Amino acid sequence: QEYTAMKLRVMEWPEEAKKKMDGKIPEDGNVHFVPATLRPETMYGQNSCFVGPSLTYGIYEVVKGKEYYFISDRAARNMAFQSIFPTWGVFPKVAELQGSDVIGTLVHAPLSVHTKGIRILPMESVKATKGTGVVTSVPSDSPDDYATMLDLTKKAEYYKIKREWAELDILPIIETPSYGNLTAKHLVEKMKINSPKDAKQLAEAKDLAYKEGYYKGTMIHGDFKGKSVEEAKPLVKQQLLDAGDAFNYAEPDGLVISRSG
Ligand code: ZZB
Repeated sequence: QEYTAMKLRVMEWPEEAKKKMDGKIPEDGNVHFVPATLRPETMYGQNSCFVGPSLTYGIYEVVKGKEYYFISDRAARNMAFQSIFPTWGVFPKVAELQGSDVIGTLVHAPLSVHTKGIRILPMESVKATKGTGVVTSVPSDSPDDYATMLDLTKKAEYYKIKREWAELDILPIIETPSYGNLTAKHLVEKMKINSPKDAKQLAEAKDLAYKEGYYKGTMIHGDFKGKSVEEAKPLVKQQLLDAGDAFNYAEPDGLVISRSG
């Protein structure tokens, strides 16, 4: 899998995270949450970013004293063999945190219409063994994200979040013939998906959303408005790469993953 790894710069940490990072990162150092996505053309609609609350993450130093990535240990190890860190095979870890420590962190998400920042929120179904363990949320086009956002707003107290963190506007980005311009909402409602735990149905909805979006979708937002998704996808990706807001991250194949954990 070839992912686009996005760089979401931290603007403000919650107290719990500050305690665990005390003295480990210089004042002027930038930490980025780095979600891996297959849908760069949807980045305009990022309205939060998910971590697995019970997963373990590291903050890794990419540019000495200056730039740091918040990712899973597994992703850091993979990145070390893709020339993402300065020294081949070396991935310096400066801090270790639980997903639950960083809930509420305010980050700046490149291209997102929510320019004042979006929040790091919990998603139970984030897989430690995929991507970077960080998932940027686009509830207009990802059924998993839409179902999770609904659950978070309904049970804000249980999840220990402020309800307004999960209630940012959902931006229509892609128009499709079968599902309108909010594909995820349409599918979640049509398939009567009631919870982010409906894994089987969500997998089906994701498959349908991918196909409809990619083969039949038209961009209705951003610089490539009017173009098909198929055309726009590599163009948006290139813009992000050129701006230094993203980089390529390849997932090793299944065999490698199962060997390295
Ligand atoms: C933004 C986005 C917008 C995504 C969308 C999808 C969609 P796949 O196809 O199974 O490889 N993802 C990435 N890492 C993880 C993880 N560790 N655990 C759970 N989900 C993860 O899935 C790739 C997509 O799954 C990625 O692309 C990411 O969400 C999520 F409109 O990024 B995506 C129809 C899907 N639409």
